[in-house]
Amino acid sequence: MIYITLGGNEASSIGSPEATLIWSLRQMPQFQTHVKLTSAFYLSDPVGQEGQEAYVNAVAIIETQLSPQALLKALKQIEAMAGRNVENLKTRQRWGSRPLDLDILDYHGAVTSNYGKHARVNSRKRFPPQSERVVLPHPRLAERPFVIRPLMDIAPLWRHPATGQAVTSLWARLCRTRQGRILSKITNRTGHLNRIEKADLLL
Ligand code: PH2
Ligand code: MG
Ligand code: MG
Repeated sequence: MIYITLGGNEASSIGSPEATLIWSLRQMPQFQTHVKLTSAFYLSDPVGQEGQEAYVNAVAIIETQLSPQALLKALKQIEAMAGRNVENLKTRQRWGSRPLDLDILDYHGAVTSNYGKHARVNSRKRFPPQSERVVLPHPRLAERPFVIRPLMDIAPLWRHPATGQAVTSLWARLCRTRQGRILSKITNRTGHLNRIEKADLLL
């Protein structure tokens, strides 16, 4: 299975962060990528730069034959279509506000070689990033309540591909952390499992 994360905390050319996230899911088929399931949308405490707006975050399960690199490229294109300007990234700070951020969380359980090292390098790396190298699974996923909570909703048996930690154990620890904490659940349109087809009908 392939899991992606969705996030945003600024209005885009599409509209509110929530509208932008839903719109981004609808763009996937153009890139031979199909959304199977989406989590509820959560409002979360911003990690990174001070004073930014709360984020809307969600996780989705997708199906695609694209390689991780090709998938990341497609995700970046969707970000650009929503008005996230890469040029602008150079003048912006790392972990600052953005209208749309799409990341690969887990690609069929793949683990990049020297994963621990990548995770460390990544946490103090230069910004903007020098290359679009994909580190799998996402290096900071286990520290982020706004990733773990929606992931647990749609994949309660999921385990971290590199460490084997269960998503439920990760949540048991992260539900008490302040940084990146869940502030509220935004949508509860269809209960916990929010199929994209149903989300579309409700727009
Ligand atoms: N993304 C960031 C930086 N900080 N904070 C929250 N709550 N949610 C995010 O998606 C997020 C963030 C950079 O990718
Ligand atoms: Mg991100
Ligand atoms: Mg990103």
